[in-house]
Amino acid sequence: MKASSKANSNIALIKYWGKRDKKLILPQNSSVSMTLDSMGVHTTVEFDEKYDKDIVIINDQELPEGEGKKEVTDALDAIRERGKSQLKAKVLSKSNFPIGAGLASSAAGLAALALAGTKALGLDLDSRELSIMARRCSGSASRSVDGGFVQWIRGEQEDGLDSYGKQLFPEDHWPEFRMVVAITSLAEKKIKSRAGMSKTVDNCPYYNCWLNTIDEDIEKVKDGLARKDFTLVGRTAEENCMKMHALMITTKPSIIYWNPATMRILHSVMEWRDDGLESYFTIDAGPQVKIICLEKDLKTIKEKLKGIEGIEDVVICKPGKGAELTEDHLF
Ligand code: 2P0
Repeated sequence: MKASSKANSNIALIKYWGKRDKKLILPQNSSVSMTLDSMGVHTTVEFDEKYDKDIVIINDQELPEGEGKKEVTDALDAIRERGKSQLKAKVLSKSNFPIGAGLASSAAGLAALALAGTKALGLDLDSRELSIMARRCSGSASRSVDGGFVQWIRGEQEDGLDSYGKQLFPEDHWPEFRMVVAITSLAEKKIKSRAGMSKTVDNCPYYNCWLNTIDEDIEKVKDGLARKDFTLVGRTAEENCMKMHALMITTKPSIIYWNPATMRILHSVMEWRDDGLESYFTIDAGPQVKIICLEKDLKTIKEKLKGIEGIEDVVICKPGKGAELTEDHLF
């Protein structure tokens, strides 16, 4: 009853920010993302009678009882419900990037958990079923089941069976496409995405404006990806990111994930774009900036980032592959 898997993070070009059903994790809007090749999580899950409670160890630290562990045990409950099991589990996970800092660690971690967990209970889910399972663990995880560029379809049904991640284009569709992740703080964020998006849905006066413009953004980005129109994809992603942060900032009380280095990078990207170096940015629920660019401009952008104060690390990501099982068990 043990299985292991590897899954990569994904970064949304069109963001998910708000649920219409918190238990099933059904989104208010569809979203589109790129699965990354170089930020991944490796997880082993074992269900066994020898465990009298769930044990969760992430990057060599056992999680204490509390909010962080509850997100994982809630995910295990969803997996147990699907596999008709009452058994408790041991989960051991290792990530090759910082967790809880706005780098989509829950997407990678919970997609890996959904795959290893269902396999450990003897289930063989297809990609759509697995994405639905991953979605119940964490919304953005539904987009990490597949590689390349993925759309999480909002769906309409109350049971969530039509809300899942679907690959738009495989990882080799646009080999020159890059995301340069500029890490400005490794600290765990104070307001987790789950709490932040709930506050926004309840307390942001502009939330309906966001919903009214999403379908147009999705269509633009899909069209841009299909035609490899970098300007259309980059511009649409940046505008969509700014709309999401405008929602956060105008939530009462205000949610601001940016720090001074985040702002410095945004200004720099806009300035060098005016000078002809075409790149765009996107930012999630954290202070890191992901610069969207093409391979030909990587060297110049990396050089320019060296001159910006407050950047702790830079990671270059290409479109990566989806979640997969491995025989490499961590315990
Ligand atoms: C996204 N984020 O589309 C958006 C943009 C953060 C900002 O999905 O409550 O960890 O587990 O469904 O998936 C982060 O939210 O939240 C997220 P839950 P999740 O990538």
